[in-house]
Amino acid sequence: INEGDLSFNGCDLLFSGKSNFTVSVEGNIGSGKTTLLEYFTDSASVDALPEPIEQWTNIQGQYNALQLLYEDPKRWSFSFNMYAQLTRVQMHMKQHIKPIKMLERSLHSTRHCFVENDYRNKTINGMEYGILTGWYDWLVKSEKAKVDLIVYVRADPEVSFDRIKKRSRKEEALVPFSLIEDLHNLHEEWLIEQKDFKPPAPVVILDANKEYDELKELYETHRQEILCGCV
Ligand code: DGT
Repeated sequence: INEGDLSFNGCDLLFSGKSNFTVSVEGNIGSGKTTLLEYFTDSASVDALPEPIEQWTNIQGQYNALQLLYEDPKRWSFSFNMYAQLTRVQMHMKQHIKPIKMLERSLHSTRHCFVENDYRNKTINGMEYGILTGWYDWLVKSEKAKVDLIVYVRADPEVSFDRIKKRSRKEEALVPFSLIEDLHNLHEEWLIEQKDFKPPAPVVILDANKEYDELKELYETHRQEILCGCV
């Protein structure tokens, strides 16, 4: 053990010699996924892959897909989800450079939360839904979206909405509370109720309504579960 490396603990030890464990961090917009990823970025065993927001806001140096999405959801949801799927598969397929790869969201949440929501709210039509789910089904069948553990960062919609307002990402100025409520319900259907779709891996649930200092304690308490999948 490298004594200088404070992040090296029993859990990391379990991983010496093992490789290719993929954790997907899921949760509503503004729930605190990035905070969790940043917390574990320092761990000797973890390669944290945040969402490629820069890619989404700068396509070919001239298109801000996230901005367009919220300005005119009916026009741009299909395009955005197609692009999100591409960037997510790229994250899934990225070679492991450390034993644990921690992804911010997955191909699965694009499908079960965003695409599902867009279809229910009619911001994509039946044909677009068919194309997106067709791609999803094929990618999953072709083993392009492997996940070993899901960490559900679970916050009340009011808390997520409040955090979105506070961080004030300019593209999200138009996000309505109803979207956050709908996405919350879809995460609950998918990861807690497990009604129509079974999650692709075991789920660890974290109560993310807490303030940052308390959250850090929570991450530490659950370190073993989050990094080793010892649920
Ligand atoms: P955090 O750290 O929990 O606050 O997470 P965020 O809000 O940084 O990250 P996320 O994934 O919840 O969303 C970033 C933005 O991108 C947000 O405005 C929603 C949008 N978004 C992310 N993934 C998808 C997707 O697959 N489809 C659609 N339509 N929008 C997405």
